[in-house]
Amino acid sequence: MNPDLKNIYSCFRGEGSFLSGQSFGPGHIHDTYRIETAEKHCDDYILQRLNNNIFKDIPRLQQNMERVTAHLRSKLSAIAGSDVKRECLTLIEDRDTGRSWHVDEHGNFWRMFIFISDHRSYERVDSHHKAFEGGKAVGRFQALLSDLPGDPLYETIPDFHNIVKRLETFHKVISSDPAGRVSSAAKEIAEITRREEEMKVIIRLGEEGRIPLRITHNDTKFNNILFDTNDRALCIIDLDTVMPGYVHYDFGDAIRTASNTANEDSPDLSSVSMDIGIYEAYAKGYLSETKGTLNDTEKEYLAFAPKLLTYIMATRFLTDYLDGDKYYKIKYPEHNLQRNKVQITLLRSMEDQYARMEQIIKAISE
Ligand code: ADP
Ligand code: GN1
Ligand code: MG
Repeated sequence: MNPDLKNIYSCFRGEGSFLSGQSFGPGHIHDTYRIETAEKHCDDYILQRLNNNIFKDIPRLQQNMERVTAHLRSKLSAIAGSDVKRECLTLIEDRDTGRSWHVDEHGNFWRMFIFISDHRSYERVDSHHKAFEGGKAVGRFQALLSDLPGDPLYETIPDFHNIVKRLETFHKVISSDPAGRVSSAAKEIAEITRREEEMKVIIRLGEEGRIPLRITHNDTKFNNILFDTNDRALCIIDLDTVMPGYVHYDFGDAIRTASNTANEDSPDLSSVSMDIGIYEAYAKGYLSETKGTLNDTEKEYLAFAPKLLTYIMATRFLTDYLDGDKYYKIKYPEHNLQRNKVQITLLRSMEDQYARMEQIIKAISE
């Protein structure tokens, strides 16, 4: 059933009267709508029905979001020339409770943001300039949040990028085979299992205390960076997974999405590869903001990070396929399997170019 967007909108303290509400954007997790208001001088809004199957405690998730946006806002306000309303998400409060979320009569959780107007968002990156800008924006985001006061952020999805835990889940699903798909995916399963040991290195470095937990975004897919009409990075969105993490997660996921020459679910595997020029430009942007703060081990393993994140996503897509598509929104029955195949093809391309990837990081971080 389509939600009554006009009614939900009226439950928030938005300015302007409801004109229309449409599904919006390419997100895989929430149901996102753009609300247009009738008055020219009023903002439009993004209204989201939150996925509380994936995010188990929405009030705590929203408290993270409030802390993160308030901190970003205060840091940005102190920077001359910044346009805080466009460079940081603005949550709108529930009219009655003053909270940053609303619960409707069916028990659905909703939240609302000011719509960042005149933005651009990219699934694929076609210029070194955009890649550099994206890298810089993510580096800056980490730097701005490095002095967030108070307790550590709540872990909105525990062990989100913990590949040891992801592999445990993967093997459990293979054993129980709930959708009867295991036998037909033998080749894809083997691509995951043969790389298991190699992929545990970041978790091990963390356990050994060689890389620190920092505040990271953890979902730096390139379309979560909004650009302005001059293609300058404007705002990092999708803050649900901002929590303690290793910098490799943010660097790796951005490269996984930005440097892929095809879409994440491309039907044509021959078009999938890693564009090393995009990788280099992104790394230059990222390190221009973070070079002074990362330790030597963090820098040494940056080149490995895109392989890890591509592998994590390959594992998660395949797990969801074998589990009967319970997590990701899909458009056709083999969608998650195709997403897995794209990630494995991309991973192979990274493996082929790995020596060069390492050289590039070394040269930039010196
Ligand atoms: P998901 O977790 O489902 O990916 P996102 O929070 O990333 O959800 O939002 C989905 C899409 O909505 C984004 O990819 C972007 O296109 C758009 N979007 C989200 N927030 C805003 C905003 N404040 N202004 C403009 N567009 C937005
Ligand atoms: C999801 O929310 P969205 O669509 O930006 C997922 C990411 C994956 C991505 C793959 C909370 O990101 O971890 O990398 O899909 N987010 C969550 O496209 O699971
Ligand atoms: Mg998103």
